[in-house]
Amino acid sequence: MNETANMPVLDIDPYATENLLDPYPMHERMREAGPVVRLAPYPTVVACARHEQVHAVFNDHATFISGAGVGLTNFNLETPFRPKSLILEADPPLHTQTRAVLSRILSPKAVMQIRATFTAVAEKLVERCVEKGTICGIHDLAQIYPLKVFPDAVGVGDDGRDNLLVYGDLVFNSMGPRNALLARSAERMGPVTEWIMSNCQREHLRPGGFGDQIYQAADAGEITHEQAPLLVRSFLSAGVDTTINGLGNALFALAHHPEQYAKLHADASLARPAFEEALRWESTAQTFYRTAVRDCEIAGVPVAENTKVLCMLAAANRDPRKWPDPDRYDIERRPSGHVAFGAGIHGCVGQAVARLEGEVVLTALARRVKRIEPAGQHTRRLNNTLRALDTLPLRLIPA
Ligand code: OVV
Repeated sequence: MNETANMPVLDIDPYATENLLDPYPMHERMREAGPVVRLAPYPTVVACARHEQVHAVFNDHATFISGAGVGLTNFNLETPFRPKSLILEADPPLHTQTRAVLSRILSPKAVMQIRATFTAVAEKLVERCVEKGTICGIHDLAQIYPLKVFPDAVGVGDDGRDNLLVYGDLVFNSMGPRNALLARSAERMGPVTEWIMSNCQREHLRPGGFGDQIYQAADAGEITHEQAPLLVRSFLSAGVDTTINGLGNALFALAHHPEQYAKLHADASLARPAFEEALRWESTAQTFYRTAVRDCEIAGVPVAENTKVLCMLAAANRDPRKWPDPDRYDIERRPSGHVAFGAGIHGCVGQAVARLEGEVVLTALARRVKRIEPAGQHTRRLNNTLRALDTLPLRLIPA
């Protein structure tokens, strides 16, 4: 192991195919090398893989900013691939204003109001899956569900919703390097950007939905009318591919841990903690970056101004310094403090909706299905940021 300025330098590329397929050996090497490490292929980056440092970086938003992008690209040096998100890629005071609006639209009260509908759709969909018997956990369940309930709640029309999958794939690939994955998802964009921006316009959003409520906030003067479509875009960027893969990974975890599924089947009230533990065990968003605005320190190690800081959420969520037996998927663990939704002022503003989706789908399964078994080899969908499955063959044995 090499060392420069107190920092171990690892010859690791987090975006190499083998690491995207199986990131866990890499996570361990990074955590064990030190609290902050360098990666030989990315000399402008320092990386944190331990829980303590990831948490500390996220909680010091004044030093580690988001406005220069939360991917590998430093927006101070390169132009972003799309107009910057007004919440994800923003800092206070702008972030404070936009966050207040989204946070109210996605408040506990709003989540209570969508709960009955989200539950009914989950029950119907699970029923259809049980009738099929053998399903693809991704195409027949994890993908269909968020693609129905969330755009419905935002108030987007039914046509062309598959565009949201293409867009999500690009947004999350764009946070990595300019590799083949990014090139391939950019090639698929074609008319997709146009569809996304058009569906962010007020006249295409159902009155009263989450999207329309953003325009109402503009009417009230909390944000400008120019900002409104970009904030609707945040719903469409962050609200679909994330929950699809959160659900997909939870199904994967349960199918591969029959003793955990048995506990869930015996007590459906474990649905919410089972989903939460799946987020810890296999974090949907594996990584986010920050940018140091000044010379500073992480764990006493000097970090220079304008350095990109790679926060390995998925590695922090299996840090043995934080979690006993971290590689074990245990639905009774109650993993509070996991960073799958981030932490600090940028912590996922939609997390209550994501949890609702996980809870109601797993509750419907727990009640209706006695056992979930793998029914063939799963395949992964590689993405620079997301832990994603392409296919997940499952056999559902009815209760
Ligand atoms: C958390 C997240 C992911 C992707 C996109 C956005 C947010 C956004 O605000 O556009």
